[in-house]
Amino acid sequence: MRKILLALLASFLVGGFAQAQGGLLAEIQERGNLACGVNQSLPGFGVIDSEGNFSGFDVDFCRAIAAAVIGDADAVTYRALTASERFTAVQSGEVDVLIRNTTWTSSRDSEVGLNFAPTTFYDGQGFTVKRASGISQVQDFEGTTICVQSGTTTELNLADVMAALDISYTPLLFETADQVYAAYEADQCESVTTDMSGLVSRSTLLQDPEASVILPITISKEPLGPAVLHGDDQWFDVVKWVTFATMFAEEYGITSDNVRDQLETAEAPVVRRFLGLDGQVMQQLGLDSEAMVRVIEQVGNYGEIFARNLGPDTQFGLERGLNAQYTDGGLLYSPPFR
Ligand SMILES: N[C@@H](CCC(=O)N[C@@H](CS)C(=O)NCC(=O)O)C(=O)O
Repeated sequence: MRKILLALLASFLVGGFAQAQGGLLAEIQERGNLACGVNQSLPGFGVIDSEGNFSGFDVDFCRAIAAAVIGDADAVTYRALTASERFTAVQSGEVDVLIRNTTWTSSRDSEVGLNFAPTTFYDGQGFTVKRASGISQVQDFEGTTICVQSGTTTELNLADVMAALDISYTPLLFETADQVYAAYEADQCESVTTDMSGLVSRSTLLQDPEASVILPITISKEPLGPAVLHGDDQWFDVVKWVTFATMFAEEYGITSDNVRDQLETAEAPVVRRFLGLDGQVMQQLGLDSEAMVRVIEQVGNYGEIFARNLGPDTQFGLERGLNAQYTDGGLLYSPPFR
């Protein structure tokens, strides 16, 4: 009995602590600005232009959260973070959310203290090689040097796979993608390894793109998505459901072009709830009834975000693949708004 009482007391204290740590939603709304940790050198995902403007697929999810929470997709302060800086930036509260091609892993979810929102981009690790190297399969890496970025899952997966296949290679480690690619261009390594998305993105910056090729080999699972700090369930819920909102809207045909009209015409109960016309789902999340309407109006649904930044009409020309809706053979699946 005493044990049960102590356990109850402990859980109350922990619960109270979590509450005291919470309140980020109100704080951000008061501040009128979302601090979003992003990449600045990954075209298509997170990149900064010469005027200091950020854009890309990940950046659009920062914008979506700001639209829902603050009412304005532009109310974002971007913090460009390297792979090794990114987790400290979340832990110290420098950023409210991290959206920087970050892989969801168990240790990041536990030891590092992150909570991951739904995966926005299902990816896997691959290799770019010099055509002249003749490398076409993993076994061909025997005796070669591979350029890789530190502080990433990339570094760890590479070691795992090479050890499992008993291939000896030399990893050449760098802090940033710019350094990795500078070394590759300078022929210090035969190959670069990272997420396929990173390889596709950075191949557009190669001096001679034709001299390199991305191998059709994937050696890992890299589910990339937004992450927040442990201890603030309300904020986690908001980031999670804004992310789902983009997927939900695509599934139900709600687009930036038609969302205002749908406010007048929508009949399906499931859509009316999403638009805040019926029920209280948005208020239950701590948001106002039109929160997701603004997300779709100002940023677009998942399909629009993907097409604008990465799709066939962009220089990256990516297919949806696993990032298609579940109704289309992909893995995107928003739970119900109800
Ligand atoms: N998804 C992996 C890799 C993330 C990562 O940092 N990838 C590199 C590959 S291109 C990158 O984004 N670098 C950008 C930079 O350092 O500027 C992870 O979460 O550890």
